[in-house]
Amino acid sequence: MEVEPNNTFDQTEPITMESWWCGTFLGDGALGDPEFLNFTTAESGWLSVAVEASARGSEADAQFIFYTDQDSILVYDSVASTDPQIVIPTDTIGTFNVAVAETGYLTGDAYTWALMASLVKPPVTWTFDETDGADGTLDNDDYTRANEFPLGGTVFGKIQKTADKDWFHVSVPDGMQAVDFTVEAFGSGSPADIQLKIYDAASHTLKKSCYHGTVDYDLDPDCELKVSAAIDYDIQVSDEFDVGSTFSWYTLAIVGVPAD
Ligand SMILES: [Ca+2]
Ligand SMILES: [Ca+2]
Ligand SMILES: [Ca+2]
Ligand SMILES: [Ca+2]
Repeated sequence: MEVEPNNTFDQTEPITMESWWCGTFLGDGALGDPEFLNFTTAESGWLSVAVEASARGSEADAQFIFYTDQDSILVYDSVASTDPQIVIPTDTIGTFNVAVAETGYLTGDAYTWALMASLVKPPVTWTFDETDGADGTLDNDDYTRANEFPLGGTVFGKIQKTADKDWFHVSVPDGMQAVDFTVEAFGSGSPADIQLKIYDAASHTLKKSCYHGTVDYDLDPDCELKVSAAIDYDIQVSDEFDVGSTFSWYTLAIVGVPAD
């Protein structure tokens, strides 16, 4: 249960992982009632931070900023819900901060929230990692430096900076009738809203843009290109709104469909 005042960074309230921490947006001013919380992990791995409000019958439309010394991201919803959640990989143990607020700064007894931070199993699997070095030599920000993508593989990457572009090059051999491109990100708790742009590598013309799945609220691209002969593609992965953070991960699978 929260203990007020937790309204500024200096008043940050430490919470316990692996259990629901409950509070109420109770305030007396125009700025609502911010809740500054933090928690400390004992091991690295995949981390879930979930806030439940509407799911528990609360009138609050909760959002939170998740941040560390290095980076931050605003999270305001999750798949088909206004309750925010992220699931992200962490490679360090340490203290993570969450600042929770009501989206419209609404306060009162009806505006309750519950938050749980927990370690979870990885929600995805992959076969290789993107190469996107910060030194400017190993980055994949341009198609001339595309990462080679083995057909049938799955890459794990991040939109780790503002307006990051990740380029991949795939060779499709003869004997295929289609190629499937499948992203997993937002649907598994990433804050990223991924889009794909698929180019013919020889002519560098755009063959297809892919913004979401088969239903609009599924933000993760899922599309197919028909093929009739061997062809090479260059694929650009980016965030639809060019938001980037070290928390903004995705996987992309590229699979060939053999001809009958
Ligand atoms: Ca409160
Ligand atoms: Ca507060
Ligand atoms: Ca990247
Ligand atoms: Ca990149």
